[in-house]
Amino acid sequence: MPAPSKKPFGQAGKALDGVRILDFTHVQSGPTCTQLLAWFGADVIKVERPGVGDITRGQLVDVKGADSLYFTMLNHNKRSITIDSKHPQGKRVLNELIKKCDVLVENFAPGALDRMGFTWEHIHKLNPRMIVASVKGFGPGPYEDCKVYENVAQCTGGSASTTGFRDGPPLVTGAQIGDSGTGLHLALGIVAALYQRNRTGRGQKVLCAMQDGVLNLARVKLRDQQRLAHGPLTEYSQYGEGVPFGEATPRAGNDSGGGQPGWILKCKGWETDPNAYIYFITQAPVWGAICDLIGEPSWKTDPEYATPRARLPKLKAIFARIEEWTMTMTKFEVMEKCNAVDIPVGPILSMKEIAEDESLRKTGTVVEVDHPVRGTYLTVGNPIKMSDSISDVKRSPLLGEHTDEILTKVLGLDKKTVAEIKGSGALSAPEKEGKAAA
Ligand code: CAO
Repeated sequence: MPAPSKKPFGQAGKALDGVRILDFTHVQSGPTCTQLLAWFGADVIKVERPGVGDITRGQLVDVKGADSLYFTMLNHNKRSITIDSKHPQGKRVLNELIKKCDVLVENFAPGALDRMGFTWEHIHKLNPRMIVASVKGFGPGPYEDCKVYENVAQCTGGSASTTGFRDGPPLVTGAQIGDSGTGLHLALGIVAALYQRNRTGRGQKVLCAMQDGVLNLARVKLRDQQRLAHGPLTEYSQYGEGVPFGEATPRAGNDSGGGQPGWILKCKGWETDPNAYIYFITQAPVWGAICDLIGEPSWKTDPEYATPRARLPKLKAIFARIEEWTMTMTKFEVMEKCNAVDIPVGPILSMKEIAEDESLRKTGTVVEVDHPVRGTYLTVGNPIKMSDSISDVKRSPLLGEHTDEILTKVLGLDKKTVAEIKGSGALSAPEKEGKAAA
């Protein structure tokens, strides 16, 4: 074992210092993964198609001529090199990069990496220590060749069928559990593979299918599916309302996921503010405190209300009574009063409120970043806080910003070779027809 560092915490480098990632990712799922690894200190070299780059650079553009927030917010702390991976000289550069990197991360459509000529066998031969990590829509099976985006994964991973209200259609959620969720899973797989490599000396393939990632996050709903065989799901409000259960886990509206009944209640101002609501949990141990707060002290001992079991069939009416109370205050006032007596509640925070939240800024969860083209913008920093591997958020790279630096410093190529590769057109966008002819 190495001797413990003598440097103070936070000054002994970062967790993944010395790890180099060949980042072949695009859009959201893969970039989420490599951004996390970059925050932990890995040197992430993002390979982008010359002239175009990651397609998100030009998607949902808000500032003309600048990389979109979609791109900047998913590609911090990375370096960018442009390479045409189908050009012979481009392949030559990529082969050299494979030899110099520890991990290749990609989320191309199924088969795309193989079509470029970068099969697992080829990569493993060039660098037996290389870990090849992929996001795909589906694992092996009938859908393995399909292209997949966020909402497809939410629908096929069991989230949509269990989200929304019973009398409405399935709903997708705003949290990007298919893309960012799978990127998170992949990052864990990569770190585990790096750890195993210390022991085995060899790399391995890491695959995260978006359907699997979403299902993993929706696993409590598969739990409920199996519980259905043994009777109704008593914590679902449909039980209290006397609505029979069908064959599959139903949509549960805003019911609390666990055994602690909860619901979203109106607060002062709800008529005009779409977010003047609070999530209220009637946790059993604080039932007495809830009764006192809302002005129903007799419910503490009344057998019709005193036990969780007795309350189950009346939850709708109970929450309606609590709502009469929450509607007299703002969501923050309700939170203050409830927290004082340990009642778990959550104000519905708008993105505006989150963007302006001082405490999230202080912890580095919401960060202001400067960008040479777009100016300052807000982003979400590393949500994983470590005492000896402290993240700083550096702006995303411009397209091909580090091409020369990577060719010379990472690959050690001399000026003549760099000029030869550049002259071949492998690193630049093909000239437009009219321009080329002129
Ligand atoms: N040089 C040359 N060609 C390049 C290149 C480069 N640097 N980078 C990419 N390409 C090529 C690919 O080789 C591919 O060519 P072929 O079709 O000839 O093999 C082509 O660009 C398109 O790649 P793609 O199929 O991955 O991209 P797409 O826009 O058609 O599909 C997506 C996008 C996300 C649906 C698909 O990549 C996918 O299903 N990925 C896996 C699942 C995933 O991550 N989805 C979440 C995305 S985030 O919402």
